[in-house]
Amino acid sequence: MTDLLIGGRWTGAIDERTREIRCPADGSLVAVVDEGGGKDAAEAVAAARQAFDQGPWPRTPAGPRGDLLLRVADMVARDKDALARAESLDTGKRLAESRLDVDDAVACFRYYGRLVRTETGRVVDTGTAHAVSRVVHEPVGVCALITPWNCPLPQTSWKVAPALAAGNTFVLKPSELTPSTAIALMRLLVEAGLPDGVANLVLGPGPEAGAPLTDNPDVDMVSFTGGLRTGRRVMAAAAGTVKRTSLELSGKNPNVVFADADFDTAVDHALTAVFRHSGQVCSAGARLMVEGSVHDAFVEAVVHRARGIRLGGPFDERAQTGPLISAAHRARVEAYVAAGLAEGARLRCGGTCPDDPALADGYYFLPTVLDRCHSGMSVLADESFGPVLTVERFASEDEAVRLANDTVYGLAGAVWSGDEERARRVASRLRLGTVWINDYHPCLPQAEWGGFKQSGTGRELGPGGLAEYRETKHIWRNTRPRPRGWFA
Ligand code: TXE
Repeated sequence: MTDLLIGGRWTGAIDERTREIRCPADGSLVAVVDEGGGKDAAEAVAAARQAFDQGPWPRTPAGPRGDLLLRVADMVARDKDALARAESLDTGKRLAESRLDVDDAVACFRYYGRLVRTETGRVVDTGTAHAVSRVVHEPVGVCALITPWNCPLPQTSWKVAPALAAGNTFVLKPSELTPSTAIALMRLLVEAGLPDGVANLVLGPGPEAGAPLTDNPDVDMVSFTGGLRTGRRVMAAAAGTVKRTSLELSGKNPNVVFADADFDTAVDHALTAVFRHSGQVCSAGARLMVEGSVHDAFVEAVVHRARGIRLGGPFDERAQTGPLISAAHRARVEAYVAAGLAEGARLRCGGTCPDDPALADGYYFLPTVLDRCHSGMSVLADESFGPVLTVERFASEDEAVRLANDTVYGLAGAVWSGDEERARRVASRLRLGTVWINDYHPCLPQAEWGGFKQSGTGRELGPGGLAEYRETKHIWRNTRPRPRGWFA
């Protein structure tokens, strides 16, 4: 088998191990792929190092680099159906959502393909006629790109596109659960004409194939998206050689609803915010906060509609959301709900697996609402990353802000209010990387994405996303060199 890409060569894993990829919707076999480990990771880093130090890519001007990205964007668009299908089979995600994810990847490659051509260095005033000073951008070097399983193709594109735009070489280590679109994307990069060794792909479990990338001295940067605990480990490992790190570690995102919000629209979005992809979205609005005077009616409306959500596999057109990624993850979500109930939360709906025999082979979990949640409970401190909505009540604007900020996370969230001034005021006080006002979830390639506090370091998307993968160098040129004579 030949699923790893190392130095321009498709190859199997050194230890010849393989892994079965199964669809979380029904357990059916999707693919058998190579499963690498530390030795494969080391070879991939060596190939990326050589391509960076000696190959043409880092020295290729921005124009042709941008052209290659635009070609990749066209190819991803061309292969949309196949990529969306592969993404859905690996993740269990509805095909319609996977198609949107492919569009997201296309937009990302287009955005960086165009941006890199227009981003130039700058000339700095030296204050003397005898020197010229320029500030230029250069690639960081060899990047380790480690991605998770919830939105594999966009998450990979958000790293690969700016890393390449900046002129880096990289080793990609996708989640061991969802490698298919990463393999497909690497094939497109080769087809687009990327020089050998610039893009390398290692498959395998995090501790075996991912960890060796994070402390390898030949890796200059680690860009990681995943859980907070793993993120801390990655940061600690990278500290040994002071690597640049860019981390996106998800959140426990507040969705704050004031009494003067458009009730029906806010209810509708509260559902999409958390139950889309069964809550397996880093920005999921899993923490609903409602102003006291409308709290009961609002929660009642959310619960009523949550009970009616239809579960199903990726190709079931009637399904509104799908399964969780694995049995282990479902067990984590079950334990999270049990902990909340033990601490005094009230179960309003869901809380268990569906009893529909047609869903018995998948890792489904019913849309769940827990109300009467308050500070100090583990369900408010932790992320479930499942279809679980916690509900809190607040009495004033100040209290809403205080509660919403009372978390180690700071990725995203929303404010719902008919009072524009108040919505803006609250948005500016929330310690979050993204705040939506009277909306939830939109994301643009041209606007930065990333977390405050322990939701991460660094930014993805936007010009800031490109900056993550670049060094900035100051070049001073003396145009009239003369002896200084200090030590004459
Ligand atoms: O993620 P991990 P897991 C959150 C979510 C979820 C929890 C755990 O709360 O319940 O994380 O999920 C690789 N060195 N998110 O365990 O471990 C791993 O192989 C280097 C949020 O699945 O973070 C995979 O490629 N790499 C999130 C990637 O890290 C390591 C998306 C993510 O896996 C490694 C997913 C190590 N020591 C989960 N250990 C988001 N922000 O969108 C694992 N990996």
